[in-house]
Amino acid sequence: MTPVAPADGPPHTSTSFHEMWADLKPIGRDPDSGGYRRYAWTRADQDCRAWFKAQAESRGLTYELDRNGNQWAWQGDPLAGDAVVTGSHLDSVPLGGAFDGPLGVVSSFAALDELRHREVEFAKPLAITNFGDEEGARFGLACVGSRLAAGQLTAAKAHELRDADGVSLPRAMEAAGYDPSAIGPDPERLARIGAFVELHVEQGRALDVTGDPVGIASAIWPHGRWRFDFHGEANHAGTTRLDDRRDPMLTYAETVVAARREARLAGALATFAKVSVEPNGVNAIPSLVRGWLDSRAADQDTLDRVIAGIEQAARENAARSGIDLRITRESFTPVVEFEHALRDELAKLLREEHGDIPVLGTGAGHDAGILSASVPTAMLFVRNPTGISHSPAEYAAEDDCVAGVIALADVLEGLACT
Ligand code: HGY
Ligand code: MN
Ligand code: MN
Repeated sequence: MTPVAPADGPPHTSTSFHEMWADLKPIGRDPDSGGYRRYAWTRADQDCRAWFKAQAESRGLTYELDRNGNQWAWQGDPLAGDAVVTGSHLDSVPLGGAFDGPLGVVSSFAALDELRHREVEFAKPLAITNFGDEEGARFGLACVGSRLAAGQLTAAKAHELRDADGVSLPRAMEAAGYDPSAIGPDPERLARIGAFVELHVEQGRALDVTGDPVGIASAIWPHGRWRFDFHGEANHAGTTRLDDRRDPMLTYAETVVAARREARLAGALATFAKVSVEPNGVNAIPSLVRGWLDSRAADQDTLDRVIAGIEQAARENAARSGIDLRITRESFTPVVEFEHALRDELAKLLREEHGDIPVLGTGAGHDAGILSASVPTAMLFVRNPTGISHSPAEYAAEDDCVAGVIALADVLEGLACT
């Protein structure tokens, strides 16, 4: 849903935002649902990357592609150090919304346009980034680009990542024209960052409830992804007695119900949203059912308790049903508490123009969360009136998007300019 140009807001800012938004909108968009398929190293991802490079070059910024395929657009000397960096990601979940990721990248370029319009003097280098493969939709691991850069994913482990067709991450990068031979930690690059600020559409309704267009992040819940492999016995659906079956679909179904029960008891979140069945025939009892669990909680102890409860229920049912169960943790991000000094600096920089900005936690993972272990990071959220995300229905009003750009520009001016 493309926001219409707003009645208010600085005309140059909303025009710049609107033009970039319209440019990006058709890339990877599914015409039936309006959702996006922008998976790492696919054609759509390439087209998003080409868009990023064109935006950087059209502004005379120094464009860089780092060893892990993350894109950087620099105003000032990339080697000077103490840089203020802003940006987000351009990839999506399957049939994801238009705002999750792209809002942060488009707003970063629009905020730079706004700073140039204000004719500010930059005292530090400023960079805009597109971190690759944040959603992990193709290879299953979230935040691959920022994890590699931060040394939270080794090159060896990255080489083991496979998509559903068995294509490895390095082969996918090569097929997209990128050299994967140098993927791995990039401490020198991160050492040149003084602060990273990511603007992101809110994935919840907290700002809609408070009536604020913009918020500041306090923390990210610990969260992870676990793959449950339920191995049973293939057989004929029309001739095999119920007592003679070893049907993995039943144990999978019991585990899905157990996940909801454990999450509700603990006040946490647990979701089975992806499943694969072999051989996936309507009249063939499956030999294997694979289910992927996404679970999140406000603290690590609660998350551990939920996972333990789900695992126990799955193993007990598997034992009763003659199912062989294997559980693999595929992705995990510990709790992130954004640095208080930078968080409070953002609140101070925004107070004069925008009043007291709400500070709110989130269950959604972000590159800023990964980078927070290496550099001072902060996040700005833009109001999402329905809170819906990871869906074609994801939306933010353009007035709020422009308010986000102005807030980001105010923050970047306070952090990077005299
Ligand atoms: O799953 C998440 O929280 C994020 O969208 N990668
Ligand atoms: Mn997302
Ligand atoms: Mn995101």
